[in-house]
Amino acid sequence: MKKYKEVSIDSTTQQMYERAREMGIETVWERLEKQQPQCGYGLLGVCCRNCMMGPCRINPFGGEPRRGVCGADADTIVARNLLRMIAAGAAAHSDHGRHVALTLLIAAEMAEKFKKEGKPVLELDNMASSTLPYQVRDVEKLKAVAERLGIETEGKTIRELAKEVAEVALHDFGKQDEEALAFLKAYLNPKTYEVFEKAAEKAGMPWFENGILPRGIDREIVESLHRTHIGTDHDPVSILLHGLKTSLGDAWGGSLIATELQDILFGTPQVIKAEANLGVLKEDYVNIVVHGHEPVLSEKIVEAAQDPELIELAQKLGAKGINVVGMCCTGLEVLMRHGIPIAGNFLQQEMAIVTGAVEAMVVDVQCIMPATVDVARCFHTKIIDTSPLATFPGAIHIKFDERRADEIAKEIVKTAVENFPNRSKQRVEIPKEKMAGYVGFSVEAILKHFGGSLKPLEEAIVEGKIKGVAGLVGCNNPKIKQDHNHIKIANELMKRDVLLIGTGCWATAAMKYGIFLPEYADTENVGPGLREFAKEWGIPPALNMGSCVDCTRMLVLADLIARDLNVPISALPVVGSAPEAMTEKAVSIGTYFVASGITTHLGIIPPVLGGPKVVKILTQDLYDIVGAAFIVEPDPYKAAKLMYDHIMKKRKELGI
Ligand code: NFS
Repeated sequence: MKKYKEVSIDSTTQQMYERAREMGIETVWERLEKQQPQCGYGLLGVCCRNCMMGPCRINPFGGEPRRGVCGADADTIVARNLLRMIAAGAAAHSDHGRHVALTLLIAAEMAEKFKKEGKPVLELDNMASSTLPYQVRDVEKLKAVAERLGIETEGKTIRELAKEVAEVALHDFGKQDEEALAFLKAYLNPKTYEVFEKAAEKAGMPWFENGILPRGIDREIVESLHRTHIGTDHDPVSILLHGLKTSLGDAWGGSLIATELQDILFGTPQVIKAEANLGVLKEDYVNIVVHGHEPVLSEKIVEAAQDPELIELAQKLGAKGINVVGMCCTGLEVLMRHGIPIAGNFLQQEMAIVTGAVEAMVVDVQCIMPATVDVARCFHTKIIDTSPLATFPGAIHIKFDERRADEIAKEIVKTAVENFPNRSKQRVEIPKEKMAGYVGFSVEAILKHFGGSLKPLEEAIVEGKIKGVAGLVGCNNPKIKQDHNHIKIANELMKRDVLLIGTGCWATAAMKYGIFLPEYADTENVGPGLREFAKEWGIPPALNMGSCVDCTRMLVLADLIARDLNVPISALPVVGSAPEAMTEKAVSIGTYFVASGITTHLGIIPPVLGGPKVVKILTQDLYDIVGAAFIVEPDPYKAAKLMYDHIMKKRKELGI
């Protein structure tokens, strides 16, 4: 028998996990064990803590109590809890989007101010001045987004356009009229728009004005909290309809704004080769891990690490240089745009520290375990928190301010560099494994690759060479052996000639196993049709589309195909999956995929089973309301088969 349990199919994680055990360091897996048995009421979603008459819980076996103190039954409680999860997920993505929009606005306003102070006008009008903390790196994209939004571009400076785009984005957060979001209207094809408009009526709730079209990003999130307050909304149907609406405010609002405006500020990803896994940490270098979600910070850290003075300081202190690597979604942001190596996905954050080779882990927001601080205490690693809204007890706080971005980024990198002499060489163990792969498949990069249109892909689908497309997303969850479901589902789908697109921790998992190499198409895990297509176009059988907010890239891609075929998204042979879902954000993503018409699989059972009506709505009734629903299946082989069957059903309906 093995001495330690197998927590991952990734040998680097397993190696570091065993090292942690040997050293007596507690990690996520021990903490999960200590939580056993986890609360059955919580797992089923039948526990309500929304008021102080409670907490209440419903007997899941049908006996008493059947109702909470206020009279809410299991379905009401389950639906309310789910809506709160969706709202929290949408809030996280959307607040990120707001931050990016504010950064673009601040940069444009600073350009205006500098111009008035007599600094070089041309550079500032083009927002290309090095005096600005943030510039417009992709002018083409700025113009394209402005045009989509109906902003007149003729005769305007880049600075003026940037400001206007930022203002339209910010307006979508707080507007109070009943109209759909400006970004949604600018991006969504009319057929899917119509589905959103009619969804509530189809569900028998015509009083939902404009169906499930989101009106204001913040408004839908606030309304979620309002509806779920004691004594407000009790019908699982209306609660869930509002969940769809809130998630659509995330998809076609908050997350979309994050992706599009990040592309404007930092450049739209283009295909580039890079590396993944813990082996990207370097023994002789100052290692800085950027972890979290917002490239507004990580972009600046990457830049500051190239500062000759800081490199010189690192060398003076005995290092060969400075090595910045990514973790989780902010890692994917700098991977996609600059080819910065990514050290790992969610379950590798503690493992990176256990190597003993990390001088600083620089964190912003979301998916960062507070436990990183405890693990770091066993080594010399400094955890540096940077976001005013995420403070980690025991960490160093160097809070970020966009207006002084360069100065603060340098201070952070300097703190890391100065920590290098504290590293204990005897305590360093970096796993060797790393893997190369091609990344950077933004919608723009995909279009460019196919010669300007999606025709080649659409033809391959119509011919049947490719059966359909699957979008894989999100998370690791220690309840599942790390990456196991990600890779199994990917392989099972590719074997059946399904082209994969994906983001988030799935994408990092796929990269670690070589799936983003064109050569992967030659393996037995890829069917003959997909192999032929991948080879013909020189692409891997799976495309990395970025971080979790970049799930919107997948939606925009699906939307373009739907436009070309003149159908709503729900008619396409397209499916989604979150094989190892964990976050509330993943719940929002799953919901907006389904609401947008993409039937989506979850590999972790969400806390809904205690509400039979809720389960029926989510897995069946939604087909009649939005043309898609959830598939819940923990077994990856069965899940892939169900997803494939759905694709084949859609093909049949389309007559292809
Ligand atoms: Ni998205 Fe999952 Fe977190 Fe990124 Fe990873 S856990 S929902 S993939 S890092 S957000």
